[in-house]
Amino acid sequence: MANMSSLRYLTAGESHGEALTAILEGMPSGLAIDEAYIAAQLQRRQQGYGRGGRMRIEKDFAKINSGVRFGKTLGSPISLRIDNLDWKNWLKKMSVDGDGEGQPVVTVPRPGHADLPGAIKYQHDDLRNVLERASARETTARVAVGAIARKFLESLGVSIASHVMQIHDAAGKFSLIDYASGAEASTPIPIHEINNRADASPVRCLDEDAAQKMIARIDEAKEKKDTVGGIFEVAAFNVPVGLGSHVQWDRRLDARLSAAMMSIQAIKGVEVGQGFHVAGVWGSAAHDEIYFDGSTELAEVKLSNNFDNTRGYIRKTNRAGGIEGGISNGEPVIVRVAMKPLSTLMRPLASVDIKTKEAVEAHIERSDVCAVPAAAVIGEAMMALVLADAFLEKFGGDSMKEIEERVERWRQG
Ligand code: EPS
Repeated sequence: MANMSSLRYLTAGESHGEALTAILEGMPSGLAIDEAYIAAQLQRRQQGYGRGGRMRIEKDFAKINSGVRFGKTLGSPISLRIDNLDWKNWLKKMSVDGDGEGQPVVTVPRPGHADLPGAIKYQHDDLRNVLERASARETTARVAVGAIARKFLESLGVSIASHVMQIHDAAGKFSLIDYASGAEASTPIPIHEINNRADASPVRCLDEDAAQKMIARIDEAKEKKDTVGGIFEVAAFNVPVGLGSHVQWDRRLDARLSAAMMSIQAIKGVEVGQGFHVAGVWGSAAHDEIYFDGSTELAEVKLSNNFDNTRGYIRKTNRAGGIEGGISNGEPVIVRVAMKPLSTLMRPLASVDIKTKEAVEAHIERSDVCAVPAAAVIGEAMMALVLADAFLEKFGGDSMKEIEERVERWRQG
């Protein structure tokens, strides 16, 4: 979002077109990266109870076409290509040339989808010209570039994790906001275990009872030909104090993270830390009190884990989600994101044919019943891209060696 981003990326590609493409520019030289690392992240995005038939067709793999040599980034733009395996079934419908003669046209927009406003804006008679790009298939490309950002952050000691808090009305008990200080020993689940456990759950939920309820809700939705949304949390650990800035609106880290999360298809709400909750409590219960006492238990835990990102200032809570005044404060950075139920319903809602203006039922397109677990993985990728950009903005550097030294010096204080 910052106008002069240090890290830039673009994605291209239609859902049933030949391939997705992404270009990432601004990654320093010397970062070790390979296709297998990116593939592992893409694979995580393909999981989740409630996905439709498409995920059985695709086996997402990003081919690195440029910017990497002998397993290390060159500092030049990194371009990636992900083939859509489903394309072979869409050759005629998605042909680049010809006039489309005889091909079916989609004329009934789905309420909640980009179909109608997109068709009016771009003056399309065929809604497929909109829906192909509006599709969340595009997030595959984001997760691929996000994987490179994630690898960059890993080499600077930062890890990112996510889990699903709620699907429909089934909510889990667990929140990463309980993680003050980012120290392993002060947390209910060790940080390095969060993603392992979430990845092992069909709904990315860390609370087994809630997971069962979530699965039941997804089954119910499928049965009723309906869809469900939910809430997920994404957190970054070992983030040093000082990323982002209070001095201008578009440099604020919380604003950049919110925009990134909101840009994920079907996202309708974002909160940083306890966000909406603190709007309804006293100020005395909304903030994270500051202590400075090297002898407290918390300080000892933090130091023993090399997590002293806060220069010795201690918080017992992390309601702010690690960001104050648009600047990271050294606590885990935490956002919660709300996803609406997917807008393709097998029992369609009322709509209007854009050609005849007749009242008809909305278009049915093969789709998912629930994609909240996948959205959480996409949220991790977006968090990685925003934080990598903020690191580069603060520390600069054209090579990993340069930036690693600068970050290390900053962390030491
Ligand atoms: C999507 C519809 C479905 C989803 C798709 C997003 O695809 P299709 O129309 O091919 O059945 O599976 O998600 C993906 C393909 C993906 O990779 O996540 C939509 O309309 O947004």
